[in-house]
Amino acid sequence: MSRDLLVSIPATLAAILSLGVIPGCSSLPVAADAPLLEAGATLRDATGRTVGAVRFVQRHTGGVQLDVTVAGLSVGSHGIHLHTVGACEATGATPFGAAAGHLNPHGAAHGLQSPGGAHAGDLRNLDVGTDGTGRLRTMSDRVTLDDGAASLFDADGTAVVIHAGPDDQVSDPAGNSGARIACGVVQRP
Ligand SMILES: [Cu+2]
Ligand SMILES: [Zn+2]
Repeated sequence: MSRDLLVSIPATLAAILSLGVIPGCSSLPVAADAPLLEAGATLRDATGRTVGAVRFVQRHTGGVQLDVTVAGLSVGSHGIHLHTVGACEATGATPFGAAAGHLNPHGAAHGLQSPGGAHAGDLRNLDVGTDGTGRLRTMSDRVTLDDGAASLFDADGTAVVIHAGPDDQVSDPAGNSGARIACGVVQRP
């Protein structure tokens, strides 16, 4: 390796880091001083009552961390997903039907334990205690707050939906998790 090359590597690295994000390559880590990408969603039940919130933070090392907090839900394990449309109205008799199916830009099967899975919008279940409160902190490396096919800010947005029952993490297309009981549109801060 020539002396010139040894000198030029740190200089090139410094130039790349100063850009923050490498254009067209959002999977690479961003510089530590780049602005943090964040988002949020307020969860409401079908009567419009606020039952929780979700905070999204995109990590410098890649992936999005989700912090879900809920109160006033039924005890037990609940399926929770990112759904493909950022809308929480009812369609006909189906509460939150406007959110459509799970975010799935790559045509995968449903479920974190499915051989052909998972949807970009699939997440671990949310456990709610006897006091009606629950918390879930989880990571997804299948979505981004940046641009790209799995962006939560694509043209029609994204919604978080909580279901009445647990997601079995294998049954297509929604893990047999039952009715939609809460919904929130993902929004920039
Ligand atoms: Cu769902
Ligand atoms: Zn799914």
